[in-house]
Amino acid sequence: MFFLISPHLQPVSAVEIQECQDIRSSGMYVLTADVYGVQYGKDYCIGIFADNVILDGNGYSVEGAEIRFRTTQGVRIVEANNVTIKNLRISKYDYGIYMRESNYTTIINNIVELNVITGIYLRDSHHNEISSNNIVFNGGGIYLENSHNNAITDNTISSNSQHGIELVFSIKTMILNNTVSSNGYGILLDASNNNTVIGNDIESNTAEGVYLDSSRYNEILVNTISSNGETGIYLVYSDYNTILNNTVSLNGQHGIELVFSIKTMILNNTVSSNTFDGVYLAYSDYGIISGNTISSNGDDGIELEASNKTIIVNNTVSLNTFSGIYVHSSSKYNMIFNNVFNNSINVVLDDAGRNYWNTTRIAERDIVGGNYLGGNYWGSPYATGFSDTCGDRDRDGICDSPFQIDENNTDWLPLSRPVQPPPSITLDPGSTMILAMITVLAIIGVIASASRLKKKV
Ligand SMILES: [Ca+2]
Ligand SMILES: [Ca+2]
Repeated sequence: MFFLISPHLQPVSAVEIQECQDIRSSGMYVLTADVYGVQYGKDYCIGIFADNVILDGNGYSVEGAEIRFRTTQGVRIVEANNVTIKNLRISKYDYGIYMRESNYTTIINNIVELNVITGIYLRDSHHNEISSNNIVFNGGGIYLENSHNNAITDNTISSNSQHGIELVFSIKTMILNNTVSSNGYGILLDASNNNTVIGNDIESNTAEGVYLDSSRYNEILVNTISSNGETGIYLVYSDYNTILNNTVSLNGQHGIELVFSIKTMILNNTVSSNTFDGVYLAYSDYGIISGNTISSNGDDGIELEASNKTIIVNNTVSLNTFSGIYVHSSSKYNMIFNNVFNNSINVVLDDAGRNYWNTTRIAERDIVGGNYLGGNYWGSPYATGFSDTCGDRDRDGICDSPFQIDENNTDWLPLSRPVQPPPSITLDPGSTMILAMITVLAIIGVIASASRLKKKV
């Protein structure tokens, strides 16, 4: 590499830093003492205004004093690219690290604590990495505004009084393998699209674990989201998001809550022991809720309020305190089949519209191991449910009689206990289910059009 043989740059000779100062040329800078306060006449301690700078705290601190008349910053990085900040403790400023219009920076292995507004703040900064930092007891932990393609990985972000991580107008952020605990909000996305939240422990935050407002096309994958004070995952005015393979438990309100949010995919999550509902949809259409285990929640397993055309398939919904599924406020054209319901009360309808509780009878393995897809398995904890006790004279795994819930809602093909060992065929449940969904969506579309036509008459 060119700079290694350049006589003008000696990578081994680091500049020692013992007081607050500006860095205006490339190179390596190492703290050899704790430094305090801000520069004379300025509102920050260390300013970085050059590319290719390494600032190694070497275990020392940059510490703000009791400066109350300015908005102070421990490290200020402006219009500088390819900067590394490492091994530094930054505390007691308004902003620990403040970055603006800077790209390809690495912030690694620092302690960022006790900063009043935000631990690490990025604005208009892209392709940066914030990794393996301990970010604690700040106002907010990490805040990104209008900053894209950044990675936030392997940090401990705890005990910040507002958010752990907040994105505003920021896209394509990778939030990976962080511990986000005991903050106000855990992770907050505001008007931020195409971000990925994966593999994080999001626990014991006082408000929501993950909160999306006006944010689209985000993926929330394989997180543990538990013991938060309010809802585990909350979406409002947020469309086209995917919630996959998370464990969502012991949260103080709902497990997963959607309000005015359409086309959400809620797949393969374990949602248990939340105070209210496992999955609660209000005014949220076209969701897909599939492959989830929804159990032991304090109110309903699934609640649909004024929510239409949701597909609810392949879920196991058991031992929820009030009901398995509660459908009300004109929720209609929802498609609910091939689920196991095993609750004292499986279904409650209150002013529900017409919903569909079975697909057409298809020769594919059903959720309880029978040979035909049809409706749902209506069990009960004491094996006295409709499906537990129904007759099945032709032994096809479908009860002899339909399960009528009300005049608009009947499962015409309720599943019965499988009566024979199923043949050892290889299933591709994904493609089967997608085929079934497409069939069902087509049916719903036809019916919905038909009903609109009728209303016009
Ligand atoms: Ca409820
Ligand atoms: Ca039958």
